[in-house]
Amino acid sequence: MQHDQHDSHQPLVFQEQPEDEMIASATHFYQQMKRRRSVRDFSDRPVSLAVIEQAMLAAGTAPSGANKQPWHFALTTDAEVKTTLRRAAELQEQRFYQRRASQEWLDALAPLGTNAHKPFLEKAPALIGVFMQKTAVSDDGTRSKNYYPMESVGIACGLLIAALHLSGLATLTHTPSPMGFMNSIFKRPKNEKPYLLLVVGYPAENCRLPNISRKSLDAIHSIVGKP
Ligand code: IYR
Repeated sequence: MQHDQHDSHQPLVFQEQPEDEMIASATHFYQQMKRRRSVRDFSDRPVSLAVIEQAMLAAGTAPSGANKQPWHFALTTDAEVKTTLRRAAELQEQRFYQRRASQEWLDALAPLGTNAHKPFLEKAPALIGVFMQKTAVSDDGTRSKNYYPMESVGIACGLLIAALHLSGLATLTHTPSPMGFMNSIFKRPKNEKPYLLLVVGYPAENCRLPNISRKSLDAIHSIVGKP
C-alpha cells in the first residue's frame, strides 16, 4: 500500500512564507536564541505553571523514533522534594569533583567555575526531571521497544529549553552523574532512565555568567557539492 492511499493519512497543513519573511523569521529566532545562557544563580521567585505546561507541550511536539514519544517530564516546585534532590545530587557531585572526573574534564569545566555546591537546586522555583523510556510499558503492563530514544528525548529537551527561554524563563541543563537517584525522588518507574535535570526560574538580580563565546558559522558548518 502506498503512503498516500493509507486511510490513516491526511493532508499536510503547510503555510508557505515569502523568502524575505522566511529570512526575517529565521533571523529573529536566532537573535532570540543567542540570548539564552545557562544560569546557575536563580531568584526564588515562583514561576507560572501555565508557562511550564505550554513549554512541555512544545517539547512533546519533537519528532521521535516510530512516533513513540519516549519522554516524561516530571515537575516539582516542592521545597522538600528540591532539598532531597539537592542532597542526592551534591553527594554525586562531590564524588565527581573529588574522584571521578579526570584532570582533563576538570580543566574543561574550569572556565565555567562549577563545583559540587548546587544551591540552585533548592533556590530555583521549579525542577523538571526529564526521563527517557527505552521501553514503553502500557497500562496493562505490555512492554514494547522504543526507537532512537536518546535522539528523540534530546530533541524534545532542545524544544523545552527554547520554549522556556522564549517565554522569559532561564534554565540550567544539570546532569549530576550518575542520576539514578532521580527515579525514586520523582517517583518514576524502572523502565525510565533519568536523562537530565532541568532547573527553571528567573535569574537572580546580580546573576553573573562565565565569559564564554559561541563558535562562528564558519566553524560549525560546511557545504558539499554544487551550490
Ligand atoms: N555535573 C557536574 C559537572 C559538569 C559537567 C559538565 I560536561 C558541564 O557542562 C557542567 C558541569 C556539575 O553539574 O557540576
